[in-house]
Amino acid sequence: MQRQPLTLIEHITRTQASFPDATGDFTQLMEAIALACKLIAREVNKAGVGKLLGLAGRRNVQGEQVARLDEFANDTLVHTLSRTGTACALGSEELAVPILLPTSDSEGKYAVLFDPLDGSSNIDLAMPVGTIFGVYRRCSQPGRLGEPSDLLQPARALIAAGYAVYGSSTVFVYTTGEGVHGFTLDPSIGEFLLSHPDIRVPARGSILSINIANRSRWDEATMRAVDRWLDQKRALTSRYVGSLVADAHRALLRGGLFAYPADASHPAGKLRLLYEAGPMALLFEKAGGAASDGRQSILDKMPEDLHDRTPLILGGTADHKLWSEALAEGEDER
Ligand code: AHM
Ligand code: MG
Repeated sequence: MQRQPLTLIEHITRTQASFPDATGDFTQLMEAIALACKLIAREVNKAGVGKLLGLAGRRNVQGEQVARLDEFANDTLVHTLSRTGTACALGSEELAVPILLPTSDSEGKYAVLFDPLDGSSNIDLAMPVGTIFGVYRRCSQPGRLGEPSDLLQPARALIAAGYAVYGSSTVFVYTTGEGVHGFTLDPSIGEFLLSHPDIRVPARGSILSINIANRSRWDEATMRAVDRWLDQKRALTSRYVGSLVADAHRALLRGGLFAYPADASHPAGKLRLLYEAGPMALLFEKAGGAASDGRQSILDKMPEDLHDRTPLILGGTADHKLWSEALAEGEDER
């Protein structure tokens, strides 16, 4: 008899079985995120026909144009998560301030952060986009509204993180700390099926993923790190989609480096610490890779604001080491 791969929910349920005190709330929360990702995948795939292409006609808190699909993805996540009663606070790239939810004593154990539609500049071009999420345990008192501090935790405190990439297929990748696992959406049955069990990032890869057009705005140390990486005497290549989810997904599976360093236009980096860098950092570390801002582990960075930015370097351990050593060398010389 042919064995069917595990569904995402079966996989999460099995993982939770090792926690004797588990109430099912976490599984329900993850089910809501997975459902939202399926709904978003459906709209992404028919964006042209469904009239969701183009701009919504407003800018978000970061001054960026909001696409109609950004809005749809954000509303979908907020709606599916709010109605579970498992979350006390929601933070999103598309929300200027967090949504704090009223909860009873037994509700709202979790605080959830998300980038509802990452890589939105790629939507109108039929290129891969994605959703990124991170889940914290609530740190404020239960039985009342959640607090912003429930979301402002370092990524090391994440109890789960993941993403869905909407590419030539839709793949959902997540970790709860015990390995990193990938599931491919089978649209004919509407289920995510286990396709990439226990993902490990190769220590050394051959791909550098960076926006080379920022070169004139990099400082000397960053320039040295890029050159050092490219000067290795082995076959290398470069790939850059411009959707963090897609570029990070490739680096997670194939190794190499994804880098969005600080530059003169983005002195604190471009990517957001809480809902882009943090979840990706947990995934890379749990898959045996590395994630830093070049100097400090992303997992240890203490956020001050929901929309804090950070430089981000993700990759296999050997590739990452080469980059950070080149950066540090520059500093020793000063
Ligand atoms: P977004 O969340 O508004 O889509 O912006 C984040 C995106 C990342 O997905 C990607 O890594 C980066 O911005 C690309 O930036 P650039 O176009 O400057 O290379
Ligand atoms: Mg993004």
